[in-house]
Amino acid sequence: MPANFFRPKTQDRDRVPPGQILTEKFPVLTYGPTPRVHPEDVTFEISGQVEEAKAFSWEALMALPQSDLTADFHCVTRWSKLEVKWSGIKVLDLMRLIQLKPQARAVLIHCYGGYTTNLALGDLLLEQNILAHRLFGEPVPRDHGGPLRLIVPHLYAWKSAKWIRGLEFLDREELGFWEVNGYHRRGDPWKEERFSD
Ligand SMILES: Nc1nc2c(c(=O)[nH]1)N[C@H]1C(S)=C(S)[C@@H](COP(=O)(O)O)O[C@H]1N2
Ligand SMILES: [Mo]
Repeated sequence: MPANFFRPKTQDRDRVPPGQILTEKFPVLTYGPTPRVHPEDVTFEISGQVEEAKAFSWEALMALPQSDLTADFHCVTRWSKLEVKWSGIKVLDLMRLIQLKPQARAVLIHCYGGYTTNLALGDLLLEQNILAHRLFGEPVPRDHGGPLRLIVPHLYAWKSAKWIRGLEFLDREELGFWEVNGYHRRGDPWKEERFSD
């Protein structure tokens, strides 16, 4: 096993999904260049199958209720990090301001730099999911997706899109970047949904 990685201790075993090893560091995993996004340039857009498309400035996002989340983070490349502390805006608090059309079924998440990932509506609209702008009490570092990233802790971390710029609601599933490239459409770490069949 590479240095800095270790098997879960007995007390942590039931919280680490199968096939994962732990690290106390927080590795950076990015495909391609790291976008440079200034908070004042953020316009977070909600579009597609919604009654009215909306765009939120950084200021508007910061004026929404703010919440904390402590969650374990599981990368499909087999490392997990326990107890990562995020703060930001709960997806459900943001979605209170949006009326979905009845035919909305899925969402495609768009990022600065062009990365995308897809979620079923039921995997997006969960209490714990958060648009995070703080990591361990500091602004999210650029490498880790700052100024704003999505955290969807119950799925593999490629769904936790960094440098997010918007949510596009769809009437049927459309696959994102890794999902088109052979990764699983859903990515539940407890079922080891790593690759598509
Ligand atoms: N925009 C964007 N988001 C992304 C990625 C990426 O390449 N681009 N990588 C994903 C993958 S595979 C993982 S494991 C996590 C890694 O987050 P971290 O770099 O903060 O550890 O971000 C996910 N979100
Ligand atoms: Mo990953």
